[in-house]
Amino acid sequence: MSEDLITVTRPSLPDLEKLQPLLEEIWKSGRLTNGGRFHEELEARLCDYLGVEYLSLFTNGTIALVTALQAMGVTGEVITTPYTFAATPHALLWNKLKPVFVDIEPDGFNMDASKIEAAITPETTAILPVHCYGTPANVSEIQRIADLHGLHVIYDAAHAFAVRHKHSSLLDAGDISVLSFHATKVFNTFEGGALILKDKETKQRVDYLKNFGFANETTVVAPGINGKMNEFQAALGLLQLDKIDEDILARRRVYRKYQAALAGIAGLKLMDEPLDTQWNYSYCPVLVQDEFPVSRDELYDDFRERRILVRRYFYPLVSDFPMYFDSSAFYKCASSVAERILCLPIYSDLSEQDFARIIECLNDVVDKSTGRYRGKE
Ligand code: T4K
Repeated sequence: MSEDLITVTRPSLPDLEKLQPLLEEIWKSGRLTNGGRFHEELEARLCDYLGVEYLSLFTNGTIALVTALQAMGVTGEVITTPYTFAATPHALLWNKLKPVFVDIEPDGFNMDASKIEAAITPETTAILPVHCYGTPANVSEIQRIADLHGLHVIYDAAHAFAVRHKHSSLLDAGDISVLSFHATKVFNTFEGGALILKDKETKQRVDYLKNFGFANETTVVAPGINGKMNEFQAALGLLQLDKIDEDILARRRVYRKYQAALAGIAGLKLMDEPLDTQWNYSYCPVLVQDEFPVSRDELYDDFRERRILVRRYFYPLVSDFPMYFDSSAFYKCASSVAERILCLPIYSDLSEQDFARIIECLNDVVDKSTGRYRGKE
């Protein structure tokens, strides 16, 4: 019998006994969406948990990002990173904005702030950095540049739920931060997302924008969209929130086991935990270096043959997608990382057995290359 599939991530199970009464309450109230009681409660509890003042829930992170750009009135060109998920630049195209990519840091995964100023033109109105894998972008330097040039900063914080940096929420950086609550994220509502906002007026505007622009029954103040989170999603969020600290701690235990196990394998470099940061252990990114006996893609295939679905987040670079490709541009650091990255499975209930299967695969690859392998071919 073939072994169970191990996926790169898996949603943590909420207390299902608590779900039934919540569902009954939703049905009894008759309000399934459009700002019901669970929506309001989740907004309040998330503000409290994340340590932010204003938050607006969304049906997913991508619509939240599209709406954030609308809310800030961003036009023309936006400086962003090529090392991200498709949603980041796609949100720009959906707003008829031009992404201008700058490379990532030589020793990291986030936008290289020292490259931003050279990319600014008279058309630039905003910077859209990503806190890749939940590791903080260089927020102080990005803000300094933005202030100097009068630019908006919208953070794609899809990976950065609950991350704190230098003792405050990372989500406080910039004008707006965008969260994703997709099934694959540390905190999920099946699909979902949120915007973290700086003031009451922007929160009000965003709330109108996600509800077609309705300010009341007869007044439409902007060409809004339908970005509302429904009551079922919100109820799931409340259940997830009850155990989020436990989930993050469990992820941390898994990450630290990887640190110990990978320390003995030459040619595999697990990302260091970010400094001065209370991180969320959302991803487990490893760089497969030249000393490793096989290439990243061979290792990826080996894992897949053993039903372990590791992922190459983020390969290919979004700047190589046909709608963004520019043959005159080359992002040296991002390209090098995209060729070497492999994200290993991490989730709160990754079992000892499954962890052992993952490490066994790595050890077997090394042993095969040194002729020490004694397992089944
Ligand atoms: N910005 C950034 C930087 C992002 O990374 C994302 C999303 C966004 C913006 C947009 O946020 P949302 O609009 O999604 O809220 C996945 C996710 O779909 C996507 O949310 C995420 N980033 C991206 C990094 O990963 P795929 O194409 O890799 O998904 P998929 O279906 O291949 O799933 C990956 C693995 O996760 C599967 O092998 C199994 C596991 N999985 C997946 C699903 C859907 C589960 O265990 N349960 C599930 O329900 O994009």
